[in-house]
Order: sequence, then C-alpha cells, then structure tokens
Amino acid sequence: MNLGKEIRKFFPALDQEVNGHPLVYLDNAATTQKPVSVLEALDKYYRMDNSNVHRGVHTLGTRATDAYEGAREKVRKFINAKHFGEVIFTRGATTALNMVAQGYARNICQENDEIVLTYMEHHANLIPWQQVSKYTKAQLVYIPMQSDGTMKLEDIKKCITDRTKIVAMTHCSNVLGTMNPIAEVAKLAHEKGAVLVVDGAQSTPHMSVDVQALDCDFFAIAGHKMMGPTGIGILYGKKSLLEQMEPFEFGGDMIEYVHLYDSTWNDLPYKFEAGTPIIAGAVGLGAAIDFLNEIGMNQVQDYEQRLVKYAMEKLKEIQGFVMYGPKERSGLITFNLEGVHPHDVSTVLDMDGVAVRAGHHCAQPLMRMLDVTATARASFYIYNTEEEIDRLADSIQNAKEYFNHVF
Ligand code: 7TS
Repeated sequence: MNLGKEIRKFFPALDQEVNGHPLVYLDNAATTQKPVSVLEALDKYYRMDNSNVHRGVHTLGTRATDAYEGAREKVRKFINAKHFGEVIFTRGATTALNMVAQGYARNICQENDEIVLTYMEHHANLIPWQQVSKYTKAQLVYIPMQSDGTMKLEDIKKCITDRTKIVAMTHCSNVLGTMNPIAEVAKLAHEKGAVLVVDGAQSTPHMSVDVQALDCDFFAIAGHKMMGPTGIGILYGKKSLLEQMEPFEFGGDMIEYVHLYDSTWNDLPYKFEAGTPIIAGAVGLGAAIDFLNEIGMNQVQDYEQRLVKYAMEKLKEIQGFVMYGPKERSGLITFNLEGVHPHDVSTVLDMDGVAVRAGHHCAQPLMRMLDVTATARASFYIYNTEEEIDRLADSIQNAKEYFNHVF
C-alpha cells in the first residue's frame, strides 16, 4: 500500500473542509486519525460481541474475551514482548507511567537514591517521578542536553551511578523529535543495577519497536497516537519486575482469593487490570495494529523520514522561521516565527485549514531550556503528503505577512 495520497481514503476524518479549505491535519503527535477498519472493529464489537470479559461462560462473553485477549496477543507480537502476561492494558501512556512510579519505584527508592531523567520529558514521564521523589526523598538527576536537543552518551553514562535506581527516558521527544539511544542506555542502567522506564508514546506509532532488543524494563504506549481509540494504552514490563510491582487499583478481576481482612492477587497481567477492562479500546487498538502491520513499520518510518526531510528543507527557506531540535529526528517540526506568538501562528494556519498544535506541549521545563514560553508544532503521519507540507509552508508565509502587515 502506498502511503500518503493512496492511504488517505481509509481515513474519513481527513476528507473534510475546514474554514473553506481541504483539511491538512498535522497534529499527529497529539493524536492520530482513525482508519475505517478501526471504526468498524469498534462498531462490530458493540453491535455483535458486547459483553463483559473473563466472567460469563455464555457465547457473547466468550467472544468478547477472545477479542480482548486476541488484541493483547497482537500487541505482544507488535512489540515482541516475551510473555503474554507482560502486556497490560491501561487507560493510556500517562496511566502506564504512573503505575510504574507508584507501584514499583515508590517501593524500591529510598533517601539518597537517584532517579535519572532528561530535560525533554513530557509531563507524563516527569511529574510521577517528582511525586516518587517527594515521597521517598530520592533525588532527581537531569542528564545534560546539547543545544540541538540531543544527549551525549558520555553524559548519560556519568549521570547513571551506583545510586541510580530508576532511569526514566522518552524514546522519542514529542517536541524536538530527538530519538534517544534506548538500547545503549539500558546497558548503562543495568550495569549499575538500575531499572530503565521508557516512554514509548511517540516512538511506537512511527517505528519498529522490539522491547527485548531494547532490553528496557518498562515501556509505555498510547494507543490513540497509533490510530487506536482514545482511552487505551499499554504498559509493558519484564515479568520478574511486574511480579514484584504492587497493583495500582484494587477490586474485581485483579484478585485470587479475597478474605475479610486480606486478599491475594491474580496472575499477570490481570493483577493490574482491576474492574471491567477497556474492552472496546483494546479491540480497536488490535485493528490499528493490523493496519500498521499491513504497511510494515519500516515503511512507515521511511515514509515519515522522507516527509520530515522535505519539510525541513522547505520551511527553513522562510525568513524568521526558527526550528528546534536535531537534524536526525522523528516526523515532527517544532518551530516559532520571529515576532509572532505561536498561538497566533496556529490560528492563522487554522484559517487556511491547516491544523498544528501550539503551546508548551506538556514539556514546560524543556520550554524554559529553549528559552521560549511556547512553540508551534507540525507532526506528520502516514497519510500526510508533500503537497500538504507545501500548504503548511504557504500558510506560515501568510501568517508572517499578515502579522508584519498588521503590526
Ligand atoms: N509521553 C509523550 C512523549 C507524549 O508525547 C504524550 C502525549 C504522553 C506521554 C501522554 O500520552 P497520553 O496518551 O497518556 O496523554 N503527547 C501529546 C502531545 O505532544 N500533544 O498532545 C499530547
């Protein structure tokens, strides 16, 4: 299947006009559009199979359970997890990271221990660690960052010491597009007996992820950023660590035996899936994975690399265009236009039907490092085209002229 123009027909939301112009959707790092197959999988589930899972022995209950557990197996294969029990369905990447911080790190960290972080973390992989630090008195240590938004391996190495208990790092920055060397960091962390928690929200939709090859200990995924529905995410964890980890929520399905004053927990992964799980969300995510598998993740990454390189060349020609992040990056461009507030840029772009995000992108410490309060960001996916990037460039040029004229 050809990406770009040809694949767009599978995404109904792309086929609309916004403010009198064909929509150019470039806010894929926030969330992606959904193909018909995902919409149909959700529809079919609710129309035909809707039932609770792991409970009734009736036919619909069995179908719903098969669909839910079938989706888990699709995720397991997609990220190459070793065991089925290592794939836990969560509400999103944020929940997955909070589960590790609260259920694992809070119990193993003590005063004088260190939690190593980067300046480019999304708040979802930052605030949970601040909370662990407040509770345990473990110190937060930040790895120095270069002006292009990358980190040197030697700096990473220096920060990971015998005191390090946790290294928490994004695989791919949602602002800079920096792709971090997770497999190397895993080696450094493990040499010091530390555990590596990876925020995979911005990598999993765009490249092939193999959690065994990366050798990360925990890995968080957001389903809605890879064409799945909202409200579904994944926590991957190594079995031995998940077995040590405390449940995040308590109630039905996560128990083995319940007594009046104490209870024991179910096996993995159910120990971490209290209550009625996100059944339809998992089924939708399974359909999104089928769609991505049909394309192939290497093709996805190659295509997005082509798009981002084209966009970088095109946009740098605009006078006053300031781009943040390294040359080698994932498929997004975070930028400012000299003299124009990014919210104004995105408002003018929206008038031309071009959707980009403006703001701090849930990375306030990084904004301070870049010495800005906010930026605009265009982020690409498999259905975007070079023509759309031309529209983005024209619209940014319009914004520049509009504001230069008005002020
Ligand atoms: N981690 C990273 C790197 C992210 O980019 C995001 C969301 C999350 C975690 C949280 O994911 P959630 O699904 O649990 O919310 N990032 C963005 C963004 O860049 N613009 O909107 C949401």
